[in-house]
Amino acid sequence: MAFDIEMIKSVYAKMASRVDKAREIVGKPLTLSEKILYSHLWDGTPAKAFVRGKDYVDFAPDRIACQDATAQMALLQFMQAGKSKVAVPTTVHCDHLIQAKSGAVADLKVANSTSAEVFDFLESVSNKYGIGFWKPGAGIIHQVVLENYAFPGGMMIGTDSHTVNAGGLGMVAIGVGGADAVDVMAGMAWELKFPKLIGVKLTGNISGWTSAKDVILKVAGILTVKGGTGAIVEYFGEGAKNLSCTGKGTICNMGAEIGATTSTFGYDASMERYLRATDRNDIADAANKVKEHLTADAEVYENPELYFDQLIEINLDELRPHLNGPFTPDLATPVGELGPKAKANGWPIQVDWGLIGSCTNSSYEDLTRAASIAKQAVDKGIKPKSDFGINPGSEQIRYTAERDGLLQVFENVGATIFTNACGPCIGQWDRSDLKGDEKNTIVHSFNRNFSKRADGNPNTHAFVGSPEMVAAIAISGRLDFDPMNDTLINEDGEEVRLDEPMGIELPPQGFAVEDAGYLEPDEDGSSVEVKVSTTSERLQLLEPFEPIKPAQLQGVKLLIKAFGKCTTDHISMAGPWLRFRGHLDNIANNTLIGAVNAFNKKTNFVKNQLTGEYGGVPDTQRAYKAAGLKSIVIGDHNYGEGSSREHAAMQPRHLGVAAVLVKSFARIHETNLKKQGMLGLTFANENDYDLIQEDDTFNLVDIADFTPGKPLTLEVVHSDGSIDTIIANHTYNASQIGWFNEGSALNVIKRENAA
Ligand code: MIC
Ligand code: SF4
Repeated sequence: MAFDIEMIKSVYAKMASRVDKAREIVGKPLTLSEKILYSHLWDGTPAKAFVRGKDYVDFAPDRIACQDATAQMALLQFMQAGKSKVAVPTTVHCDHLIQAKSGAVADLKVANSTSAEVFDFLESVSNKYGIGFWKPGAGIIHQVVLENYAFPGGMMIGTDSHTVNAGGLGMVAIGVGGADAVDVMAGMAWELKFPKLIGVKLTGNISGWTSAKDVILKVAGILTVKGGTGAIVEYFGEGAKNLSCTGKGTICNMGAEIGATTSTFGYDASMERYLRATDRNDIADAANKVKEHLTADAEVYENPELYFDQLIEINLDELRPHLNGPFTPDLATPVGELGPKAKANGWPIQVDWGLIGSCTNSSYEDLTRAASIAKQAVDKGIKPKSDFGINPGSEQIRYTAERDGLLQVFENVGATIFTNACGPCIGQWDRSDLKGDEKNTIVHSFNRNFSKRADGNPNTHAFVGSPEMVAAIAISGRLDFDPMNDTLINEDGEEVRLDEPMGIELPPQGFAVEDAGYLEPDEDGSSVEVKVSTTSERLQLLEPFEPIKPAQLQGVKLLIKAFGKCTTDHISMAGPWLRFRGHLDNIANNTLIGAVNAFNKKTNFVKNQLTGEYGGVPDTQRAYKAAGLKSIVIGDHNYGEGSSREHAAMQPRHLGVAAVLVKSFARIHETNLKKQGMLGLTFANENDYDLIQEDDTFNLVDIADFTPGKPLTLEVVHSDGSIDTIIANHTYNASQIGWFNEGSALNVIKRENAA
């Protein structure tokens, strides 16, 4: 039986009338995305048509999911909001804080002891506020959500950018910062700019070596890491119907890598099969009754160019498997064409590791497809040339895969089965085969491959592919291996070929699990005590941020002018720093240490304008703070791409950065800056980026007149006394300016709740 079935039924009960009303108001047939958005308005029945990409709209999401690394900050903030229970069904999943080293049993034991304080905090705070708690080892948040909570036509938010995975089950599921989640937990509306809509029509059928992963690898190549910004990507067409539900999840999941607000698919037979296989006949039956509202109106898919802002068509019959990378998930190359590219760029051809897992590709089907390749290595006498690591997506998948002999297949090729957790995908990987920062190549089925992400080594070249392609490449040990055309030499010196992968969509004997790892919260948690030790180095209660006053915005120092890609991994690195996610002052010591200084191309080496000396970014910033000075960060395009982690905004805020001025922002990060009462600004003229010098001081001359829709003027005072006056755009609406004026969105909630 499904969790929260009454809530789901009530969403469905209101759906028909709201969708009909929306169709009437919009005046034309509706996409699925619009149906879900318009049926989740905070004000209930739709009363006006919204302008895509322009209007801010208040929504009422059905549920919230948080993972351990972001939940700490989200719940520390929620504790300040003055509520006794969360207002909508919420869950916390412990998956990011578990290191992959020797294998699941030992690694989980270590995590349970080294992170006991954090897990205990999350468990008790969940219990207190009515939040469902998934213990370490239960699985990766997005697989667990897909298996248990996602439902067609629903809307959810989650404090992780890959919350979008639930689009595979026909949801509008959106990644947000913790402060956004706090709004909804506290019973308030959740605000989002009404997204634009990108349609992706899938014709033909996936077959052979091509998989669902290749659809999104291809889309990433087309749209690039910022092409989906501000948009929902809606997939449809015959090719979509023929994909499994978890395959759809993979495509939606990695939609985070093109900056899309989310991605989704209309309800179909694959979703019904998945719901029934995961013990949710009740949802499938309820969804079947409102089927027509859980997909777009027929006219939309017949003439998509009339209804979407942008349309992409992919013929799956012609789609080839891809490997994307290194260092960015949108550098797409068809398998078989990597040899010359690697040679020209100096990417090591030899592959050291093949890693299968991550929230995007750790389903039962993924494991069966990869296992069908691994099995051939043994059957055909080929000794794999690379090491293998596997992270199953959930305990239910792991248990079932063990029962069905899949894990044994991987063990037979020497694979290490890591915990059902993020592991190497988030730098939680104790990689013993490297001595230092050697140049090397790995392939994985994850979705992110930014510099240093998996193992902290800037010289690890990571390529993203489907689990079965990762298995094939790992067996061959070569980045330029093309299993469709190349042969391998086995241990008897014979030439052998790998046959096409064979997947099993859902376990024929059904899913099974002994202990899924779920803890239901107490009905009344009022007596539960949440303990945070004042001497803890991992958890720290929050102090409200002071508003930044106009006078403080004169004489603002340049902290760093970031060069090129500056993702949240560059702003607040994960891996070893994940341990401080609940302690703002400690984690602030990693602020922007991965960003490249435009003036010397070094990381964590910036000029302190007070002393003229060079030092680390956090130290330099602490020096400005001690001197009572505010600072500004300058950045390039798509600043803050990647994660939802609000630490990337809270840390600079805590250290005294007042403004971030960039060519463009990634959506979640821009909102996170606003929520924390900072200024997130964009250059009106991109070329003004080039005017910024190392010794610059900034005056935000008209900040006292901070108004929606009105650009701000900045004086950039150079060291020779000359001044450039530049214009900065912003997207703050009136209530967001209120957050800035009061110091943070949380300060506003606290004041309102106290009143
Ligand atoms: C990621 O994949 O980068 C993460 C780690 O899951 C993040 C969340 C975090 O930083 O905790 C995300 O994608 O939002
Ligand atoms: Fe975890 Fe990686 Fe998925 Fe992020 S992308 S939730 S780190 S598995």
